[in-house]
Formats: sequence, C-alpha cells, structure tokens
Amino acid sequence: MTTGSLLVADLVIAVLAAAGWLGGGAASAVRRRPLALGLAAVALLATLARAVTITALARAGWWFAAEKVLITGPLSLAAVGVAGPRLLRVPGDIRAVSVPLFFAGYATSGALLVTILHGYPASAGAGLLAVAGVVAATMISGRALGARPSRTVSRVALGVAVAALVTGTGLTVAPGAAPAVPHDHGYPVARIADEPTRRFTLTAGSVTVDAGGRNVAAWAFNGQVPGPELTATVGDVVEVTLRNRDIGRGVTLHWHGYDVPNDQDGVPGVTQAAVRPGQEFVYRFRADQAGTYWYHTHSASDVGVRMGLYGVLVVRPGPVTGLDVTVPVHTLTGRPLPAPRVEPVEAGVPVRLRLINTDSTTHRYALAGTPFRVAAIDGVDLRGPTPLVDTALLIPAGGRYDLVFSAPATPVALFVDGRAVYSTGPVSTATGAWPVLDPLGYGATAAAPWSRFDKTFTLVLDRGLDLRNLLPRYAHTVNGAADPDIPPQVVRRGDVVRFTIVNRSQIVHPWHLHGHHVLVLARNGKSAAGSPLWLDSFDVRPGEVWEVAFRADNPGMWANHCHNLAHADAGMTLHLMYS
Ligand SMILES: [Cu+2]
Repeated sequence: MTTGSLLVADLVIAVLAAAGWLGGGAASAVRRRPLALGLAAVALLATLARAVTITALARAGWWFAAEKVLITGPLSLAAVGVAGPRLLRVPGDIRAVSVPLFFAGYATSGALLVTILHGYPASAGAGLLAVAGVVAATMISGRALGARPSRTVSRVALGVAVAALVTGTGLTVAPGAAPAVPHDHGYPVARIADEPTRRFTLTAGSVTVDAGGRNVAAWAFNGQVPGPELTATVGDVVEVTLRNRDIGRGVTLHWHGYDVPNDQDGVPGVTQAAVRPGQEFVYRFRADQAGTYWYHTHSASDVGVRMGLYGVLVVRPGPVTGLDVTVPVHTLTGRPLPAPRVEPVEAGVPVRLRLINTDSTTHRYALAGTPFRVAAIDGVDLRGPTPLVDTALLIPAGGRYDLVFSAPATPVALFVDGRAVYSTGPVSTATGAWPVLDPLGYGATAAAPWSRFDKTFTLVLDRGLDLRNLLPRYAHTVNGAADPDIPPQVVRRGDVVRFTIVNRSQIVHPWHLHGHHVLVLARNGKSAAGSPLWLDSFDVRPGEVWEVAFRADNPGMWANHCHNLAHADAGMTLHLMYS
C-alpha cells in the first residue's frame, strides 16, 4: 500500500470511528439499544484499525503521523477508556451510556479536525483547543440529556475546558517566525553591453480567440494564445519589452525554468512591480542555457496563465537540423487548445518534439508509431537516454520533455490524455495501457556532485485553516503555514542546499523553485538511479517524499512554490532568500 493510499484509508477509518461513536450516542439517547451497541462496536473496531494505519504512517515518515500519534492517540485512548467500561456493563437503561458515547465521538471528531484543519507540525495549541472543544461539547450534551454529574465533576470539566481554551488560543495565535516581507529594492534592470541581441515586444491585452472553433474571451500576448514563440541561440542577449494594454490585474514575464538574474525573474512584489495598463518593462538576460522553456505572467498568475498569458521560449545551441517543433499544451476555458500544425517530413529526418505542459495539472503523453528517446527534461539534456517504445510520459505542470526520433516512413501520432494533438497519419495503437516512464530510472547514472549539504530544509505540503487574513480560508500550506506567513529559507551564496519535500495531502503538488534547477537525489527513500535529473518542475504525489539539492549560485529573493497556480495563490508559496 502506498503512503498516499494509507493517508486516504486512515482518513476514512477516522470518519467511521467518529460517526460510530456519535451515532451510538444518538441511538442510545433515544433508547435504540441494538443500534447503539452496533454503532459503538463499529467505532471500537475502527479505533483499533487506526492503531494499524497510524503505525504504518509513522513508519513511512513522522511528517505523516505526528499529530495522529501525539493528539489523535491520546484522544482515542480517552474515548475508549471512558466509553469502553460503560459498554461492558450496560445498565438496563441504554440511555445511561449516551454521554460517554458522545464524549468518545467528540474526542474522535476533535482529533480528526486537528488533522484536517491543522496537520503538520503537531502543535500543543491545536491539541489543547481540541480538548477544550471536546469537554465543552460533552458538558452541553450532558445537560441536554439531563445527566446529573456531581458538582466536583462539573467544576473540573469547566476548569479543564477554560484552561485548555485559553492556553490553546494563546499558543495558536502567538506569532511565529516573522516572515521577510519583500520590499521595494528600486528594481535595477540588467545592463548588458553590445552583444548579439534578440529583441521582442510582447503586448498583453484582452482579446477574443478561436479555441478549436469556438470564440472565447482570453488574455493574450500580441493577440495570440499562446503568445509568440521566442527563440534565441546560446550566447544571444534576449531583450523583451513587455507592454500592458488593458490587463487590470497587472502583467509580468516570468521565464519558467530559465535561471535569469533575480531582477529579471518577473515576480511582482518580489523582483519588480507588476506592469499596469499603459506601462512597460524591459527584460534583458543572456541566453546561456540551451533548451525548452516557457514564459508566463506571474501577476495574478493562476487566472493570468489560464486566460492565456504565456508562450514558448526555446534556446538552441546552433542552427536547426531536421524538424524541431514545440508542442505547448494548454486548456483555455475548459477546452484543450489545438496544437500547431506540423508539416510532414521525409523518412529519416531527425525530429525533435518539445513538449510543454502549461496547465496547472499533470498531462499524460504518448508518442505512437516510432521508438523515441527523451533527450532532455526541463531544458537539461539527459545522460545516455535509451530508446523507448510504447511508453507513456507524465509531464508535471510547467514541465518540459524533449522527445527525439528519426521520422519513420509510417505515421506517427502524439496523444495527450488520449487525444491526438499531432499526427502524420492514422496510427492504430491503443496507448491507454502503456506503462509510464519513471525518469528517476532512465538513462546513464553519474556520480553526484556533492556529498555534504550546508543547509537542509523540509517542506511538508498539506491543507489547513488559515486564520491570519480577514476572511478565514482553507489554504494550501507548507509546514502548517500559508503565504505570506511561511518563513523564508535563508541561504548563503555557495551553499549546497537540500530540500526534503513531503506531500501529506490528497492532491498532487508540482513543485517549482525559481532561479535554480534542482538535482533529484531520491524519492520515497530510494536513490535516483538514472541520468542526473536537473528539474525545475516535479510532481510530488500524495504520500511522496522527494529529496532534491542545488547549489545556491544565483543570489536574490526567489519564489519557491507549487505550480498548480491555484494552490500557489491559495497559500502554497514561500521564498528562498540569500543572506
Ligand atoms: Cu499544489
């Protein structure tokens, strides 16, 4: 069983336990004896089963089980300890066990709420608030059911509830580490002397575009979605003038995967101010990384990219040989955009397909009709890629795979999520059952460049209640906090930095660090065994633990976030900062 499935199973069993106790309490209150005993038995069994799932989660990693061991464990023990003995000697009137059963229900529900609303790291504040809620709810239920506890019991319960509430609230609202607030740096623009320069102008504006035969409202660069394809040769200087015609939310250009100087990175409020309607901003950087990249707005990035403010950036090492095409995949107002038309080529011509996922979720790609190699991932060439046949590829949000093959005499087709986006003729292969390539075991290995790390950070991805804004929100969190309250990761120039990224949520988080490619060291405790993988976008699936590392060689303040941009906007963004 994967850790992801264990997390789901544990959640389902926890709900069963809570429902069993509460249902038992309600059934006994209305004197439905067999039903009450049956539900209590279900709750007891579920509580026992959780001992197994929580132990298994703790073995998979403390991050998955911390609050379950420290808060759920004691509360479940209290539930069984209070309700169990009363059930063993059920009195003639079943109604007498209803308050203990309700207590057990509140204790189990309280623990469940701690997991759902707070998660990792386990905190004393959350535990105490749960205790206060459990005691208060039990007192109210007792009163409603006409239970007459002794004066001492009532006083002790009230005292416990008030003390837990006060202490828990104090601990929960106490300010944590003060986050660094990005401030105005004056935003210097890089000056690069006379060098071969590729100049482009991108004007952002709202337009109506034809999306597969349907007119839809979009935001576009130069009136087209995707925006113009920007190409350069290694060594060129790329100069892009960004103008905003009428996008009220502001626009910037972020060079996804391109490790530009910090002041060219295009993150509003961090590296520059957003470009407002009527304004412009000039980006300049040297194209010293060959490969497949893309650009997109980082201002209101979720809606901005979804609406169409993105395009392709390809930097080639030299002149094009053979057929070299980009295949950006994008979903505009719920519909996949048609891929650009590709002219057929003669057999034997070398073909390079640059696959780019510009959506916020993973896509499954299948190239049918020819063996191929994955020459590069996220713009970086792989070492010793071997030919693949009938193998599917999962490309994370923001990720790129370059596929190379020699054009066969027979038709070739590329499928994305089962839909043909590129084809030179009919291909009769069903691709749905193909195995998926694991890039961690593909290509030829090489020795890791580092054996020790100067800084290590752990990022535990989850969901939780964020109360720090005016409106509470169910945020996507990192280490229990949401942007802007996630403390920045501070490194020094030259540090070798290791990230452990843990996903304890139920959804995929495509992780994306700006300004650096990271080298994958291991996933779920198993070392990467193929070509060195230098990624800028990688899917951390539910229950997964990734170890990645990089050298801090690009000073500045860098966004480090989930590239499901809705998640990034809902809290899952932090910053890497050079001291
Ligand atoms: Cu995410």
